[in-house]
Amino acid sequence: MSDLKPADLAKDAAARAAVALVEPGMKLGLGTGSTASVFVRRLAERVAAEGLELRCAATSKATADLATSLGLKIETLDELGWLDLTIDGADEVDPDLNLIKGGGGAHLREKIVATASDRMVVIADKMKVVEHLGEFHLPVEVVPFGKEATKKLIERVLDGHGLAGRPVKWRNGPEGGPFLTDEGNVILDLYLGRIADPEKLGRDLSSIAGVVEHGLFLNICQLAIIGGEDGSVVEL
Ligand code: ABF
Repeated sequence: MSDLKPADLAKDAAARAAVALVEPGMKLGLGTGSTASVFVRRLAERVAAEGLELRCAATSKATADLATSLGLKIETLDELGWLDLTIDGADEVDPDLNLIKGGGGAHLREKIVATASDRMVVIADKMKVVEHLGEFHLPVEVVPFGKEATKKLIERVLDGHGLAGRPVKWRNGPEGGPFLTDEGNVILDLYLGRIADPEKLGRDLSSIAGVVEHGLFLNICQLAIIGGEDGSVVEL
């Protein structure tokens, strides 16, 4: 990893600091995305070097495939039951450690894994740290059945939050068709700008029948490790 670009150096710095939190015998949740992938690579290096005994569950098929290819054994969350620690990336981190996640479309499994862990630690580069959540679009995983009605109900919720008329767009997949999550659902991205009341917005979105899960992670993360392009890290 000697030819890393500055942004990758920041991710690597955060990932290395997170690997240092891993203790022998831990049950570990592995996140999704480019930062979490760097963590998985660094973790695999440590496991190989030290013969560390760990049990791991992944938050996506992509992460499970990566981890397996690097020699890490992946088990299901049900096999592990409960996790000691989950390390994952994020799209935004605010000063209270509230997050927007789901830019990679994996936030449902990410939230299930994070909330089944004693501790959730986010790793990110400095660009992800924001004063207020919402500049990054908010992903909402939606059941395909009746999805246009669900969209209308989501727009009604946004009206009630003073966010009427903000763009709300179905996410496309790499082939141009709808993006499908690991659970076979679709994703609506909400371009909101500042979210004044994330708690209430989260509750209101969750009350809609067709909504599976939104990307607001509130009071879930206990620590954020933020990497700088010079290889430094700060903890929030
Ligand atoms: C996952 O990966 C997602 O919840 C988040 O959307 C994304 C962050 O990706 P990256 O590390 O590539 O910026 O953690």
